Amino acid sequence: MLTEEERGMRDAARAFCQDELADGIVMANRHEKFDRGIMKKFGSMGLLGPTLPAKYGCAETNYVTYGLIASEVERVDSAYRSAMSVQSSLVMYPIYAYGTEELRQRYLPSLATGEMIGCFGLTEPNHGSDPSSMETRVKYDKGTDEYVLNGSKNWITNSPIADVFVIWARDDSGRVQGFVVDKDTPGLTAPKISGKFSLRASDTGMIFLDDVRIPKSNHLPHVSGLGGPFGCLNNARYGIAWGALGAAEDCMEKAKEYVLERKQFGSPLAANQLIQKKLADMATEISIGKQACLQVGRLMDTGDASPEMISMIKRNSCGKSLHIARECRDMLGGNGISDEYHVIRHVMNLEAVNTYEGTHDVHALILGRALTDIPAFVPKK
Ligand code: TGC
Ligand code: FAD
Repeated sequence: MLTEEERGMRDAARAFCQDELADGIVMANRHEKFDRGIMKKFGSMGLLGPTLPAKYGCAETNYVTYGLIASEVERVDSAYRSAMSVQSSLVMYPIYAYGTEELRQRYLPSLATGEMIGCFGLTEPNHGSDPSSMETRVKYDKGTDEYVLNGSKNWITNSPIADVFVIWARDDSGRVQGFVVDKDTPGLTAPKISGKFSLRASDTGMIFLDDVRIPKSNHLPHVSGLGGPFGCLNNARYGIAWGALGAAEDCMEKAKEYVLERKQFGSPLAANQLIQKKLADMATEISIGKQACLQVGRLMDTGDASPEMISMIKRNSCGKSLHIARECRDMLGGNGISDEYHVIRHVMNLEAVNTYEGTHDVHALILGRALTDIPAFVPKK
């Protein structure tokens, strides 16, 4: 069902991920290390902002190809897909879609090569699922022609190593606005969050903004309101839907190999009907999940996908992949909890993947609203 070009990009991404990323992941995960060089490798393979125009140094692929790439990267580790998709969908996309031509020229080429790393600050310590209650504020200083940002952001992928920060803040009229902030701007700090038991191979941090002054030209002028950040999330959630299934596929392949080798009660575990049923269920969910991603990808490519379709596949892929990963972990018995067998790492990662970019239940509520026309986010008082 893929074109020759799509298959070519998928195969190139798979070879790159297996040759360049797979060997180091156990130690990177064990020691919570993200190597910046990985972003440059992504850049050299054309994997950063792949759907954006070639004139900014991007590969200009379609959305199906973007999904196939996400799946191949996440087959190695969700942390690497996270770093890549934040850069592509949450940093490069808003600069491209909402920024001036000058901002595009200033940032996109270096983000495309991975020389620069970006992050996206929406979530706050007190507001995760409900960004409409955002406390971060922006004021325009007429005297200096600058914007002044104050507030804090929490759980931000790449923030401790980022050169470019896309920050969402509320203005005096209550509208949410987007800004691009350079890392050395006085008043900006981005400490790392340590002790994560998920996505350990990607850096996650906070962002503190204390009277951060930025030139007027760093405002994203072509959007205002929550539709700005949510528009970026549509792309990122779409990539996650494909990506999570890549992790599930890796778990299934590893579990299948294991049960074919491992003997108990005188036979391979794979000869056991219960084990075969588990494999059959996994293969079914992965195949159906991929078909749904492919269909939504084709609709993204014609501009016909709705946010609810993306919620449906993000929720389905993450929930099903987490379930599959846990089943595979169980099939490996005691070895299943060792990082050398990889599956436990995917289980831990998928816990976060199921939570970020809208939790499993928040996407249920988005779908529930679409089905009933009744928003159920706020409990009845
Ligand atoms: P609501 O009234 O629904 O909408 C407010 C405005 O936004 C527009 N809008 C959208 N536009 C484009 N795409 C979408 N998907 C949109 N959803 C809403 C809407 O039309 C409206 O526009 P306007 O012009 O009328 O103002 O807003 P609400 O507050 O009722 O929303 C509720 C809810 C739950 C849907 C929303 O708050 C939500 O999605 N919450 C989840 C938060 C979330 O996903 N955060 C993600 C943070 S980023 C992240 O996790 C990155 S991890 C990356 C990684 O490492 O890979
Ligand atoms: P909460 O919103 O407090 O939710 C807690 C629980 O309550 C969840 O189970 C949720 O489903 C449930 N809940 C919430 N509201 C309702 C409701 N109305 N009805 C029923 N149940 C409800 N954010 C960014 O902006 N940028 C990033 O780069 C980024 N990267 C991240 C990386 C990692 C590793 C993680 C873990 C998070 C990241 N996030 C990022 C934040 C992420 O988007 C939020 O964690 C997520 O949106 C959930 O918000 P919360 O953690 O505040 O949970």
